Amino acid sequence: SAANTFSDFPTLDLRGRSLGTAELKAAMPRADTTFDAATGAVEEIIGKVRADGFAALAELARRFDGVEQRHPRVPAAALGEALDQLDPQVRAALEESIARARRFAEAQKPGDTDVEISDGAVVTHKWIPVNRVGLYVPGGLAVYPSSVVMNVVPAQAAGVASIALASPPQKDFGSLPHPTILAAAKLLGIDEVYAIGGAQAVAAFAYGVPANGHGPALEPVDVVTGPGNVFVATAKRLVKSVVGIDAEAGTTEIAILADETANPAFVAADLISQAEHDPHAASVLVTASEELAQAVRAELGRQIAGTKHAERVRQALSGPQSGTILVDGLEQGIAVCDAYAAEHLEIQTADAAAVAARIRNAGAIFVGDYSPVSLGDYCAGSNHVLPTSGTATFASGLTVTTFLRAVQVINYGSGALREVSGHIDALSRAEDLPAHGDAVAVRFA
Ligand code: HSO
Ligand code: ZN
Repeated sequence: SAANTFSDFPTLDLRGRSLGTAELKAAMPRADTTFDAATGAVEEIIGKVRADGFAALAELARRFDGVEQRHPRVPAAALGEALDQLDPQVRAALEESIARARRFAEAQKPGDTDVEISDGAVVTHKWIPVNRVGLYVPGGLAVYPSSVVMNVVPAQAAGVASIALASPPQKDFGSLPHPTILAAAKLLGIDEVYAIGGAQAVAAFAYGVPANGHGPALEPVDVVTGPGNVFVATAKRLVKSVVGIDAEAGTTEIAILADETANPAFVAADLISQAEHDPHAASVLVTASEELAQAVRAELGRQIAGTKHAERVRQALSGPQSGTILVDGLEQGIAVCDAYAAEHLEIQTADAAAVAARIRNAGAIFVGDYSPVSLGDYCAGSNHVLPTSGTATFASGLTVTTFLRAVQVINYGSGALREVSGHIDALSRAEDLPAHGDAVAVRFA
């Protein structure tokens, strides 16, 4: 009924305005994220972990997690027990999620490129997995075993030999990480798991921790991935000259490009589904249809009343980062979506596949009425770790290549080198680096 209409869902009317990319971006709703506030505290944590190793981790576990800890390594038996006690329906769902993600990840593996540039001159582009990955998994309110799947599966498909996982110790679970996280790790064949939280886990992964009297060393990793709060994101930013990191994931976002053919109940449900993550989550509807926008607000009112996290959803949907953007038509709608560069973009229009094919900027594109974001969150086969905050203009979600390096292998024979020796000499003189040319000449003297 009209009385239930969710009128707090803001509207931005861009109709009749032709804005350039910068103007469009500025006009668009988006929460601004600043990391500066956490930097001092996180630098201190990283410094402590580097200086005092497991003793520092024990002190931080006492301070932040309220637990006593001699060594954070989770015993193998605890992983097995957690899997034994996992709800069988959840286990079956995780197994399906893993199988689908694995099929897609395996198929992504790029082949090496071998090019014979001239006779006896071979250049190869060779993909090599990183040796070791550290995955951070948040604890507390957001316990996401699905994110364990999404991070581990592409790393395994890439051929990463060593994968470690860290998640905060939970007072209520015997000072171990949440049992669902342990069960998901076990299901994926991960046995190196640590009860370490937040920024200190990122520091431990980046720099390693020497053994103490209670357990082995934590060897440093080459890449740290996984979601987390502002402290985790800041820690990743601070260690990224030492290790690789995945995209710095911000609060989740959904944009939906819809026309008058869209089903308002589906649109509203999908906006709510991502708003459920966080009061700062962004849910944006882009449409030229005022009727649809009105119908979606009515549906939001109806559906929010019956949803479990109604308060969080209401906050997210009424925040400045969410709302309807009214556009002149499909052309402007596509331009707006490209400028916004959503983490998740749904296309609910006539001929959705054709519209989707024209989108340039989005972390993931969900085509048509039966590809909601929650499918991608859990069970599509695609990855749910995706670029947020407009970084989809240059970044990709997690894939197999996140865990690979492209190494260039150069193999020339004598004749092949001689063929270009003059050119090397000329360029080395042009750059006033004659020893470069000499290094070739010496071979033919
Ligand atoms: N939509 C989130 C991922 C997620 N959803 C995990 C449910 N669990 C960010 O892409
Ligand atoms: Zn989600």
